[in-house]
Amino acid sequence: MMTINDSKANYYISLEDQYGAHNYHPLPVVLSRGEGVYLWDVDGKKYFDFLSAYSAVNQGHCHPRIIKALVDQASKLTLTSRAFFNDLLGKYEAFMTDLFVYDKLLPMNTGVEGVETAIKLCRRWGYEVKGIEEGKAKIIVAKGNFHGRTMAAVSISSDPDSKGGYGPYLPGFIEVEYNKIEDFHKAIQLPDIAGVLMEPIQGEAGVFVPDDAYLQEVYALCKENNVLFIADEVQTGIARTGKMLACDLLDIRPDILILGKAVSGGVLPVSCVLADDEIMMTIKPGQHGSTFGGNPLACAVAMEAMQVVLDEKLAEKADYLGKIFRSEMQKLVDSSDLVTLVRGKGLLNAIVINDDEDSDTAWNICIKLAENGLLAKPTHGNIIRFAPPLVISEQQLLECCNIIRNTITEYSA
Ligand code: IF1
Repeated sequence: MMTINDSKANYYISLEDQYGAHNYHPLPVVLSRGEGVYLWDVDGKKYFDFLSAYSAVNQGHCHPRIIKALVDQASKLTLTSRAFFNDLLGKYEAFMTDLFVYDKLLPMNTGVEGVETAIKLCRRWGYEVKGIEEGKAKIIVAKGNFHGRTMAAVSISSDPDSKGGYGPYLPGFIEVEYNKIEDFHKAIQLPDIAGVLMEPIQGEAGVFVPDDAYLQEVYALCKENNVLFIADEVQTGIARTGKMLACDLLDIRPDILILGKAVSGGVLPVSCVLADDEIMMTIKPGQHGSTFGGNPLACAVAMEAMQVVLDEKLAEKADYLGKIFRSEMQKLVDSSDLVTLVRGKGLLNAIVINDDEDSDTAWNICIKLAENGLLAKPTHGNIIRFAPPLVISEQQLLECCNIIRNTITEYSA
């Protein structure tokens, strides 16, 4: 039974320990293969994946259509840089702007580069369109956010782990308490506000879902005050929460939309920013870019990955299965002293463990879950996030609810 710590796994773990930077503390599982909702470790043990690489693998591991697009394109052309045109970027841009209904797309690679791009665009719009005095533009951000690891992203972080020791930090941001509208009312009255950057659901904060009315009012106040609403949907986007975008759940249309992760089905780092001309055209040739952004391999993969989301109706699936998952977990909340709360939207959910925020109970439960064949990761404050690939079947999901229930019951005993 106890295979997650055997010698083969230990060999790979010790290699990373010796030769890799120690900037992570993974669960002691060494994976070597994935297919759909399943992962296999180096000893052949099979697991349900309930992390989906932080929602990058919404389409399931190694989706055959996406891998075919990858392989077909890889043998034709992978990278040209933006010094030249390529025959896929325009098609990809047309596809994505048509799907999300924006004038234009700016292609990048990682999610945090999308965030950086959005911040630059917002500042440029603030100066050139809104008329803010050069160097004074401010962006409102929410406490508890996670936007990535660059200096701009850690500058706006309130997590001492991601932020601490990296100063000096980037100025030009105003922090508000998330889901506290009075706080936001005050902030938006301040001078020189160009934009508001928020996640529609805070992932890292423990799948914290704000009240619908909060973001709707934030959005309305942005419109009233000529301020851009920037949605970081890197984690919540691409069908994860039961709609293509979490903002669709609230009927709000971000002025700047940041996407990443599942845009490529987890196959390559592909991120992008979508906006209308008034915003996007403020950046001129040479003023922003990336060697790999918009490369033909990424474009081919992303178009197929997005088409899979549409063809397999993954948003509808996430909505339907999410309701089942939360109702199954609610039964656990009602019957177990260890689990106090389940929350989430679609298939982005979390349970809150009834113990000290700093205890290792959630971690220990995740170790037990792994032994029982399900991979999940604890997040801040003794919370376990559950986010399986959206291709999971109802029967598989119910099987996983059983694993979670049995593991928690065993652990309580
Ligand atoms: C790590 C968390 C998830 C994101 C949002 C931008 C980015 C992310 C809303 C940056 C990235 C990741 C990165 C990963 C852990 C992870 C995470 F737990 F830290 F918060 F998903 F929940 N905006 N999220 O969630 O995207 O540059 O990484 O492509 O180890 O840092 P990236």
